[in-house]
Amino acid sequence: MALAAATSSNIANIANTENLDTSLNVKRLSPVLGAEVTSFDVAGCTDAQFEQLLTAWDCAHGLLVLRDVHISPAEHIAFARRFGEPAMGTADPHSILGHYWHPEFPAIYRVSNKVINGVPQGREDAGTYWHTDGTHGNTPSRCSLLYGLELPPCGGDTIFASLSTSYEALSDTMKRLLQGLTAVHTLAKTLADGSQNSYAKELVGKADLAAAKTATHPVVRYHARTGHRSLFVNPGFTSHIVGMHSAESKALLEFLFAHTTQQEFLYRHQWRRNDLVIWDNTCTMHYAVSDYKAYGVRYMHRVSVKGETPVAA
Ligand SMILES: O=C(O)CCC(=O)C(=O)O
Repeated sequence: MALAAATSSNIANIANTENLDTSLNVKRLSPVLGAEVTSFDVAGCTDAQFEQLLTAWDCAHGLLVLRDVHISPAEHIAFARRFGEPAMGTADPHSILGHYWHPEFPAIYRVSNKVINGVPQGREDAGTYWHTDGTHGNTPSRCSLLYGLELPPCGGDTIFASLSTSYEALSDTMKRLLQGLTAVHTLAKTLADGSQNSYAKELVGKADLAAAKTATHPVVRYHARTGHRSLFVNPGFTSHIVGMHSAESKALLEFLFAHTTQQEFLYRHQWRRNDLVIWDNTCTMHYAVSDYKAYGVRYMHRVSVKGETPVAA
């Protein structure tokens, strides 16, 4: 199937209309999404500095990498609270296996292959498929803040896709077709696709499903701050388009999944220790690469922030 062209002019249209001029130390990581911020005082930033960070985040299409961050779990949660209320426990559709919450700080979900005395210290293989956090819930997460505490010497990257850039690259005819469509999101989709990544041990198990929810969301949504439109379907959770025959829905979703995962819309993050990566779940999706386990330990803390009901564009 022919893909809508991710032409450099489409991408440049977005990249050039915005700039990252602030008093922060910000550098784009790729033309399509992502910016690096150095020397940012996460625990002590002022409201004005935080506003500048939000602006940089919007300009970087929803992905910031704060380097060399030294924060305690309490400071991590306090910083996440500046973006909104942390999603916790069963209220967080993206953190459903309770034993991976931090024992003292339940707003922190642990993502790790680390095992101490036979006890896993986090969810291994979390997110080793394309997804946007919690879209199988009615109010998917606004954003997630993932902090890299221990990293293998190589591997364990996270790949991010800009869903606003890939939306803009569609033809006007396709944009009109998508307008007004809704799609169903469910964890059962992830289970059905469990074999899509043979390197990951267990993507979704029975316990996940028992706690899981199903939600219906617009296929194209507005971003409350930027007013940009973005696609809001992902291979991990989106099972079908409402009101279409299954063959039509399958063909359209397969097209959208192939379109959104073209190299031109991606940024691959190679983690450094003490990176705090903040992604906007309203306009990005991501994929954790499960290639590092023979090389070492990867231990991360994640705080997810509650979102709102997606607004159709
Ligand atoms: O471990 C990662 O790189 C990402 C994990 C993930 O997909 C998530 O926390 O949603």
